[in-house]
Parts: sequence; structure tokens; C-alpha cells
Amino acid sequence: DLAPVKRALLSVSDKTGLVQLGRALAARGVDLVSTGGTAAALRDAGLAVRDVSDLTGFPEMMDGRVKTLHPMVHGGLLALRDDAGHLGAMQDHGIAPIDLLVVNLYPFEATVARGADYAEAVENIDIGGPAMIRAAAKNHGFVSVVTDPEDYAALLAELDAQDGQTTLAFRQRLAQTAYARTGAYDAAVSTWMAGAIGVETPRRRVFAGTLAQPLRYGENPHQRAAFYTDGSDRPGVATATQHQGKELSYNNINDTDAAFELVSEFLPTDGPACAIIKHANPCGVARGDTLTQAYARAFDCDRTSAFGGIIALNMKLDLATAEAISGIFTEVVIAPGADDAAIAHFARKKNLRLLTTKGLGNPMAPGLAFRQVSGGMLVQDRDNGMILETALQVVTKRAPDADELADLMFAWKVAKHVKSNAIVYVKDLATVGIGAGQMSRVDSTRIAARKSVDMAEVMGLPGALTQGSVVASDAFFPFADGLLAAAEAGARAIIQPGGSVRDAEVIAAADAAGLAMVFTGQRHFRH
Ligand code: 93A
Repeated sequence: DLAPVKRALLSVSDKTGLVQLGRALAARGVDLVSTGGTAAALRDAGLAVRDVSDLTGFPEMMDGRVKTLHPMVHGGLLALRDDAGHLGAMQDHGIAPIDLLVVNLYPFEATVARGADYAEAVENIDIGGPAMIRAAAKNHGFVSVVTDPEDYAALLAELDAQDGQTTLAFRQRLAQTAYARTGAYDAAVSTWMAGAIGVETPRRRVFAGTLAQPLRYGENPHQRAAFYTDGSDRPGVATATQHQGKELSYNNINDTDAAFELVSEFLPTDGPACAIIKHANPCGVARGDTLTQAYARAFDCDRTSAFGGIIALNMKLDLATAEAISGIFTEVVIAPGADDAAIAHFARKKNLRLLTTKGLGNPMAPGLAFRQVSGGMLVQDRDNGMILETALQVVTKRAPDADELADLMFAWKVAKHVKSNAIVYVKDLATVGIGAGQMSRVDSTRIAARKSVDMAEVMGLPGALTQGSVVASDAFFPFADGLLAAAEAGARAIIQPGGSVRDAEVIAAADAAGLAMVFTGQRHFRH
């Protein structure tokens, strides 16, 4: 099952580690063949390398579109070394075997990501590279194919361990990686193209990811799991730096994402904000004059649930806030940066994971969201809807005052991140009651209010925290009962999409209770 490596073809756009690899291969007696730029880089380093054009007898032509697409290359990659007919064909046509292929592709994804125009994107679709990769991977019985500079070290280690050869198991792993790479590459091309030509529902869609981290288990210990990234550099849990603590779990990653997406709704230019998440739902969100105060106010919404929570901040973590957070057990803290003193403080807390991101997320960024169902996949735009204060429609006799309006907007942003049916009570830019994931809206309204009574008791305050609050509902109230339950809990103003057949009834009930109510015209279901 061993295959000797006598001749290698190298053709790489990303020249990282190329010279070291070329040198190491040459030192092991491997002949090098390369395409133009790769050959030049190797030659510059003083290595002997043969040009592909010398091998094929054709110059690289058509702006490089045709350089390796030739039987001298593909015959050398595809020939079965133990088949008399294949060996005869090689002999007849003077084709020499290629035992190792090192290719990385034109940087299509990066080209598109930096906003290249259509023509430039098209020119960066690599054809010859994937053709060679697929050929070499098919012939993994004899050929090794490396598609990522990160695998160079493993290749050299294998050659050393196997006396200049590779084992079948090693080549199989390389081939599997290679096909994933060409698959991901075409996925990126087709996804880009759907957007570029404006096809909203392409008949076929492919998705690809790169393993970021195998996970110990999934949502539950009997479920296997892994974390894959999609290659975008959007700030968030996938691209964050973890400073300390054990590996994130599946649930940690999911909750950290929810926390960071939510806190990203709150611009740092408007002041500090903090979100605490449990089971993908917020259990407290608040602004404050300082980050420490924002945390304390978020914590006060539901001190019980906040235990073991995940905290997201919209500003650089400072020492005082780190110290405040250390008051109870917290799983993860994610923020767009952290002071050295804060990092040092957390370093002593082994069970806490600190993640820092490069900036906040953009709630209005376009993108797709996927959900698997039995036998298929649901695809939709991510919920990047955002309502401006000026777009609100006042539907009651009483209009909200300025303070109520600020709280209504705050509540609406939080409600977008609460599982439906979502009800969010807010007072002075802090949540004071959150009802999530109930099958009936009136239940969410009552649960949030009841929790706020419990919390007032914990804090030794009379009554409920919802007294004098405002309420957001992620979708319309189908009946007046939910609205009346909110009024009973002490709410004075309501924000909701509107659009129920019973809107008139609901508005009349609001007027009768002296409430101010605004319609957004936009719904934020989240399941
Ligand atoms: O334009 S191509 O699709 N046509 C080819 O025949 C071909 N062969 C290799 N691009 C082709 N390549 C790609 O060129 C490789 O995948 C690699 O990314 C790049 C290396 O070019 P150079 O060695 O000139 O830097």
C-alpha cells in the first residue's frame, strides 16, 4: 500500500510555506515540476524546477486559463501504476508518473469577499487546479494530493516515517480533504453566482464548511458534534479569540452566538450594553452609564437564571466589569476586546471562557439562515430587519412619551432575539421581565410578569419590576387578553407589529386601559 514519491507537481496561488516544502522535497530526492509563478518562486530560492510548459510542450496560454490541462499532466496523475494497459499508454506517449500533487486554488472566496466585480470574480474561478486535484484524489491508490499549506508538515513527516513513500491510509485522508476543498470551492462559486445574477431560489444549492473544532458532544452527550466555519470574517463566535478556559461546547457556541448577535443591536456610541443568555434566550439585557452598571442591571432582570449564563458586552471589557461578573458562575464572556487587567483577572477563573472579537456584528448585514428539516433544508434571509423610530405608527389615543419611546425601541430589539412567542418588559433601558418560547402569547406575557414578581421579592422590593414598564411583543396580539395581562402587570406602553384581524379590539382595550401603543409593521418570529 506504499507509494514512492519521485516526482511532484506544485501549482499554488498561496505561496505560504512553498519554498520550505520545495526544499524539503528536493532534499528527499523528489523532482519538482511547477506552473509559472510557482516555478519562479522556487527558482528564486535556488531550487531546480521543471516548467509544466516544458512537460506539456505547450506554453501557458489564454492568460493562464490553459496551463496544466494536458494529457502529460493528467495522464501522469491518473495512470494506474499496476495496470499493464495504463503503463503501456504512458510508455507510448512518454508520460511520466506524477506521485505528489501540491495545489491550492485561485483565491476565489477572498476575491469575492473584497468586493471584486463580476469579471474579476469569473477570472478567479480556477479550472485547471480543481481538475488536477480531483484527478490525483481519484488516483489516491498511488498519488498523494495536498491542498492546504497546513498539511505540508504532515506530508513531510509521512515521507520521513515511510522511507520516502506514503501509506494508503494517509493518501485516503488527503483525498477526502481534497474533494471537500473542490466541493467547497464550487459551492462558493455557485453561491456567489446566485447573488451576482439575482437568483433568489436557485434550483440547486450547496453549502460548505471547514472544521473549526471537533466537539466532545452535541446538545446532549449521546450526540456527536463538530463546529464548522463558513469562511466569512464576520465578527462573532466563529472568528473570536478565546483567551482562556476549556473548549467551548456545542451549547456554549450556540448561546454565545445568540448573546453576541443580541448585544450587537446596541451601538457602543449610544453607551454600554450587556446581554445575558441562557438556553439561547436572553434572561437579562440592559444599558447602563458604565459597562459594570449595564451588567448589574441585566443581572437584576433574572438573577436566578443568570447563574451559569453567557454574557455579551458591546464594549471592551474592563477590570471593574470583570470583577462584577466574577460574583457568580458564568460560562462565557464575549466582548469586542478586553483590557489587560480584565484578562489577567479572568485568567484565575479556570471555568470561565473569555472571547474577544474584532468589533461588533452588524444586525443589518445580509446573509442566509438555514434550518434542517427531515428530508431537506429551509433557507431564508437572516432576520436583518430593523425598524426606525420614525417608522412607528401610533395607534392609541395616547402617544408614548420620549422615555417610553426609548424603552419601546430597546424592548423591540430584545424581542427580536427571544424565541417566540416573545414578550419583553423594559424599564429605563433594562429588561424587567422576559417571556420566551410559549405556545400562547398570553402565557408568555404572564410568565414574564410572574418572574418579575419573584425577582422583586429576591431583591426585597415591593410589587413587581414590571410596574411602569413598556412591553414588546414579537408578533401581534391575536386577542386583547395578552395586552390586558401586560396592563395588569403594570405596563404603560406597547410595541408590536399589528396586523391582527382583531386590531381594533386590541387598540380599544389599550385605550380603555390608558396605554400608549405603537405598531412596527414588522414581525420578529424566532424559533
Ligand atoms: O486558469 S486555470 O484554471 N488553468 C489551468 O490550467 C491551471 N493549472 C493550474 N488555473 C490553473 N492552475 C492554478 O494556477 C492552480 O490551481 C494555482 O492556484 C495557480 C498557480 O499558478 P502560478 O504557479 O502561476 O502561480
